[in-house]
Amino acid sequence: MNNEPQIPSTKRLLRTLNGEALWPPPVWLMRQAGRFLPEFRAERAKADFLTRCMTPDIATELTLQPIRRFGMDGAILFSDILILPWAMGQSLEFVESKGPLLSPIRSEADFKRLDRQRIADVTAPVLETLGRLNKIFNGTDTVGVAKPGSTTLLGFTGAPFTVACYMVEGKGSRDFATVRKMAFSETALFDCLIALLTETTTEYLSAQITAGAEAVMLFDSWAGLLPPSEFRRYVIEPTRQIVASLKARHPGVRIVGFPRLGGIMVPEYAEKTGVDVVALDTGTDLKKILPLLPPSVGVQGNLDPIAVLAGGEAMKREALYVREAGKGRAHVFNLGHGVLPQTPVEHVQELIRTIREEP
Ligand code: 1CP
Repeated sequence: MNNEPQIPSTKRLLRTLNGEALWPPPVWLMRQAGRFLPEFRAERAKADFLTRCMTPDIATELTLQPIRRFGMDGAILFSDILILPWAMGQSLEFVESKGPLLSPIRSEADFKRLDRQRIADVTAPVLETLGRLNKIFNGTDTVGVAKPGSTTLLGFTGAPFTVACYMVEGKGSRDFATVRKMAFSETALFDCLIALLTETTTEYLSAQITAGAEAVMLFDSWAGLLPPSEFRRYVIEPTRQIVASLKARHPGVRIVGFPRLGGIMVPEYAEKTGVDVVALDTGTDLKKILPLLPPSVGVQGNLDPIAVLAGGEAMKREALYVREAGKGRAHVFNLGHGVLPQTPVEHVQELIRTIREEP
């Protein structure tokens, strides 16, 4: 494969994903390209969300914005987990203050209308964006931000269960009761949906890696809504299959999995899925969970985004707790969930400084 990450790499994030314990840890933030940045809000006025995701000039610029300002170790592609269902023909709109709205998949007829043959064509601009970003971060393009060879480019998708949540519910929800009921009472249909998502997610992530993503992340934001039996069936098993197929096709590739709210199931997830790094949510005590994870698995996380919103001493104290807890392990410093839109830019600046410079 052409875009295999080089090992050993000079990139601190990639080195950590490869299992090295670095001090201080590399840092990037979930939702670092977002509304908390004034330059993002300016760009936002020009085009709707899907257009921004699908226009390589814009998506490249939005991915670069946080890197220019803060020089994070990782740049996450500007895109969304709902691009995949949209690429299969499900309608998708992002409505101001309501979030995403999709035409819900509730029956076999709805399911059969999904067309995986469209994915490659529809997502071609996303792959183009990744190719451009790879050139920028590896110093072969002149629009260089940071030092060439220092920023790791991350591709991503949602994990099958979380994407299914939005596909079936048709919108965001606090408890996704419709989809969880479907899993119990229309298991055959739900299994088909998860199987389709497992295959298409694998294909799409593989295409992202070939296009230039140096590592990939699977967001399973709603994994923790499931009871243990279904967590194994709809979170661990599909993730295991995706990881196994990706590693077979791209032997050096590194994969981060985020089983949000997974609680006591997280060690089993880390052991069985084959992910290189497990991303932890805010509620997980990093110090307590580390001894329960296989030593070969790294961790990412997990500062409370509210602490960054608050800033000051509270942010510093919490950030240093997380940094210290990960000492001696392959640890990627990050938040436990995305940066909140109201977060002052100076707090993020101060956070990055704290992680990199505080003794
Ligand atoms: O400008 C806007 O108002 C659009 C807001 C926005 C943005 C900036 C959405 C809509 N998605 C994104 C980008 C995005 N989404 C990224 C890009 C890179 C970055 O992190 O900087 C990523 C990785 C995502 C992933 C994503 N989308 C997740 C998983 C992570 C998480 O937050 O749990 C989920 C659940 C989504 C769905 C989604 N997309 C957008 C919104 C508002 C939501 C959440 C809807 C809900 O409340 O359930």
